[in-house]
Amino acid sequence: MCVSFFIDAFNFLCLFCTFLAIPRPGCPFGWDQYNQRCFLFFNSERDWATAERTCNSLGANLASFHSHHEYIYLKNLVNRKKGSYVRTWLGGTDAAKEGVWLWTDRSKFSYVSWGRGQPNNKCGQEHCMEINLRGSAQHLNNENCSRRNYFICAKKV
Ligand SMILES: [Ca+2]
Ligand SMILES: [Ca+2]
Repeated sequence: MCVSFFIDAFNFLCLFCTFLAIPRPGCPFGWDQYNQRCFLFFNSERDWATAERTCNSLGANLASFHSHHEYIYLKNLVNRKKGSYVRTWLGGTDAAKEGVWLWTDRSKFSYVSWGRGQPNNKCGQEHCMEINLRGSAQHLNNENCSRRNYFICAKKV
């Protein structure tokens, strides 16, 4: 009885939400929703670790992807927000163990499509994942983490 009361009350309040055009729970203002996650393109350049910390301060991590569609979504998000395919950090890293890639959001590293010749770990110092090394071309790259890139944060809805 109590449960049904609360469900009725919730539905009643949501009816008001609809009438008053109050947004229902979703992504914070300025974030874009895709596949039950919220994404924010950060329009300033940071080294990879500072980028991750910046995302953390927003309750998020650097963005991960788990399918080709999600990878393309992230590339297009950069283009939509910036007007071009600028180099952008994501949350992939093999800093803990060379060649073993992990996402900072702890999700499973289930899909990846590196650019030709990547990940090349140039000079033994490339442990962070960036997109758009070659603009609109699909060339996922590992890069030196100290480089300053734009970045995308993501969190669950
Ligand atoms: Ca590496
Ligand atoms: Ca590389």
